[in-house]
Amino acid sequence: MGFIWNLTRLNGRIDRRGVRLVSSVSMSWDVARTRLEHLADKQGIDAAKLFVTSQVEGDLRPPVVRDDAVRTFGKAEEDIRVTLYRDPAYWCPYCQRVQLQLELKRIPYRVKTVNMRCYGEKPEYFRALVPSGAIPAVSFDDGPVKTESLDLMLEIERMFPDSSPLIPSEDNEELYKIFRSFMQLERRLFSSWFQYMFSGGFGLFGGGKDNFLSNLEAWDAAMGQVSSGPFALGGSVCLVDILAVPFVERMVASALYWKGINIREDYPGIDAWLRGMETEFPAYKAIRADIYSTVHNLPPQTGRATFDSGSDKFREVIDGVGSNWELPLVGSASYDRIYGDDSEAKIEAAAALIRGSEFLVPFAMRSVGVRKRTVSAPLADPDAQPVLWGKEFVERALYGVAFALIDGTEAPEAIDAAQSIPADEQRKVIASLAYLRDRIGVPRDMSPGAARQLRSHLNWFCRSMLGEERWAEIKPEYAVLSA
Ligand SMILES: N[C@@H](CCC(=O)N[C@@H](CS)C(=O)NCC(=O)O)C(=O)O
Repeated sequence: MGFIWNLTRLNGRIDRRGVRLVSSVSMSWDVARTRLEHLADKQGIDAAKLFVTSQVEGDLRPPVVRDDAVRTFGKAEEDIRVTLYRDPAYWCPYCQRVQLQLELKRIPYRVKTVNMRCYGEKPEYFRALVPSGAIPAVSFDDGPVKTESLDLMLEIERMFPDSSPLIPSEDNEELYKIFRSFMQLERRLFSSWFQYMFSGGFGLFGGGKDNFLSNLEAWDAAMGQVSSGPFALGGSVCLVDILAVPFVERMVASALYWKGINIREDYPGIDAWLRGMETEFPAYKAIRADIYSTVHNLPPQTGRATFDSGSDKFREVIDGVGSNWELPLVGSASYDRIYGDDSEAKIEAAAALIRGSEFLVPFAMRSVGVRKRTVSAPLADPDAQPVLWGKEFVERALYGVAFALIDGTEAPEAIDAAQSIPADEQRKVIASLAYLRDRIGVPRDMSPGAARQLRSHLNWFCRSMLGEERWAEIKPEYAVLSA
């Protein structure tokens, strides 16, 4: 249920500080929702889907990862044989592998959410099941809970041989040999990346850069080797694709951000393979991250990486410094491959604001509350206590942002909201919007395109409220924590 701000009393008045007050007769999230649904209808987007919060059926798109969510693929819930334990933040690459396999094979599964250590304590019940706390973990037929992603995936292949086998038959000697060699190459690529990126530069041969680059070259050549389709073995996704893609996705992001290496530009075979995964494998498309989310969620898992000279210009774009997350986005740089058009992305972003409005206001206002670091991930604040003094202004700002996404930045609701925040409330609003902007997680909260739109519209609100010059002056104070 939405709620109404009855601002009739304020209609058209100027307050004592000379700020024009909101002129709308009344504003409500229900009105915003109706407006969005109308726009979605006009664009042929299924409006009902925008407000579905559980995805039992239909396309996989977050937020499917909530405790006890089920994916039935049209089968009865009683027939579910697999329970997957994974992190709800979508940070864990090993969990991503297993989930992609279940999705591709359309094997019904239930999800239990277990946060990563860097996000807080593991639930007691999970510690009893898996003393090491490792995820992913899977229970088959309510049996004991097992770990190790590769073992789990091989077991899934054994248990469900009829649904799209992902390992070529040993009878096809040539293909099987290629498959085996790709499996080995994937592990070499992974180790060389990890060593180069996270060993603090103490490895042999310049911190392992040459080794990583030569493995990238080998992966680049391998991905073009079977030419009958975009995937590792040609026309359909196999186990190698699924094992590798979560890590290659993280390599692309981290190499650019910390080392200034642009894998997608420099390795066309890898780019074509990733593009195939992103456009022809819907489950992957639904749960891939953007570069920003990846570079901020990796260090809590892997330890810090070191910056190489030459990476600064990439880092600024990725972190939204300068003009990257400012409207208009036309022509501004982004290293994420975003498919689909802007209007779809804006609709998705507006829907997320409208769906989440009641939660998002106090969430954003953690920025002005009591912050205590109780977990190691710098962008995670589970124990922060928001101070809700002035919450109506933060809510009004989010409302304005929603309308800017729906009807454009000329929308009267958007302009009114930006111009009606009293001067002494502006800092609070900026801190809250910046806090939210920096914590939009892809894929957990929305797609890469929608995240870029929402981040930019949040900045637009601040700019519109303060004026160009003043915003340029204070924006650096609200830049994301440097990772
Ligand atoms: N070899 C394991 C590695 C799994 C792994 O490292 N999982 C990480 C999450 S990505 C984990 O459980 N870390 C403990 C934690 O942070 O909670 C596998 O393939 O499943």
